[in-house]
Parts: sequence; structure tokens; C-alpha cells
Amino acid sequence: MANIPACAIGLGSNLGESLVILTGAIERLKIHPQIKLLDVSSWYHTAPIGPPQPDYLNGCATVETSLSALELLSVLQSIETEFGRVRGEVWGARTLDLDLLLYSDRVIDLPTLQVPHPHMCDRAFVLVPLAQIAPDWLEPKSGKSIATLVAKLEDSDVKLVR
Ligand code: A4P
Ligand code: MG
Repeated sequence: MANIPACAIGLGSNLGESLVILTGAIERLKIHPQIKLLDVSSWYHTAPIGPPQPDYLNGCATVETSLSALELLSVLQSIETEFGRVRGEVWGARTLDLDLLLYSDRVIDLPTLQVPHPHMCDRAFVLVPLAQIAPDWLEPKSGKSIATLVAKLEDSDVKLVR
């Protein structure tokens, strides 16, 4: 699809049946009429960043969409709500977190939306799955590829789910 922006979405869950929830979220993206699912990474067990809480299951997906970035964020938030997300403590435990990581090569700085996602370049739980499906994508702020960014990470507690 020419001129249709490609986007990267980060998925995470550490409450409830995480694998079922994450697979369900991917299904929702797949059936959305304005979203074409391109690729989905493996799922990874990851140590929590933030307050003490259970380990996460994380992964990434790439999509093409005719939605604007704000429209896509709104779709992601409604999928989070559908899977029982209750907004509590920032960085706290959650049934489902969907982050808009990359929207083509755009840099967006709005009160409700920052793209690239502000913390993605130093988070193994984002970069390891994203490098699996989009290693050559250039993170627009640093100009570095995802493969380059993942190679710079210190030791990370991210394990492939077998
Ligand atoms: N928002 C701004 N930019 C974006 C974006 N690019 N994508 C705004 C999604 N949302 C974005 O998000 C708060 C607000 O961020 C939204 O209303 C939206 O307008 P939220 O999902 O309600 O809150 P949050 O997720 O607790 O905050 P935040 O800062 O997005 O946290 P993160 O960065 O998502 O981190 N450890 C492991 N191992 N794995 C994880 O997945 N996740 C977090 C949450 C912490 N520790 C983790 C993990
Ligand atoms: Mg979030």
C-alpha cells in the first residue's frame, strides 16, 4: 500500500492471562478495517521496570494504517479498555498496555501523544521484540536503526517464551 504509514506498536501485560490477552489484542488489530497487520514478534518474559510488580509478557507488532496517529492511539486505548485495563499507578501493573512506538518516520510531540515513544530507545522489552521484526527501521530522533539500538543495550532481562 503506497504512502500508507507503517507503524510499530508495543504490547505488554503483567496481570491476568497475559498470553490470551496479548493474542486477543493482536486479533483486534487484525480485524480493524483501517489497519493491516504486517508482522508480530515472539512474546518475551521481561523483568518489570518501575514499581515492584509481576514480570511482564512483551512483544511488538508492525501495521500499516490509514488512521492518523491520534486516531490510532484512540483505537489502541479502546482495545486496552476492552481487555480490562484500569489506569492506576503510572508504570504499574496492567492487563494490557499498547504503546504507539513509531509512526513512519514522524516525530510527534503533543500533550497526549509523543512519538517515538519517549522511553523506547533504552528499553530492552521494546527493542528486543522490535528488532526481531523491524531491525532496519530508523528511530527518527536518533537516526539509528533498531538493530543498532538493541546492540547498545546493557545486559537485559528479556527471555524468549518457548
Ligand atoms: N501517551 C503519550 N505518548 C504515547 C504513545 N506513544 N503511546 C500518553 C501510547 N500512549 C502515549 O499512558 C499514559 C498516557 O500516555 C496516555 O493517556 C497517552 O495519552 P498509560 O498507558 O495510561 O500509562 P502508562 O503506560 O502507565 O504510562 P507510560 O509512561 O506510557 O508507561 P510505559 O512507558 O508504557 O511503561 N516493564 C516491563 N518489563 N514491560 C512493560 O511493558 N511497561 C511499563 C509502562 C512499565 N514497566 C514495564 C512495562
Ligand atoms: Mg503506556
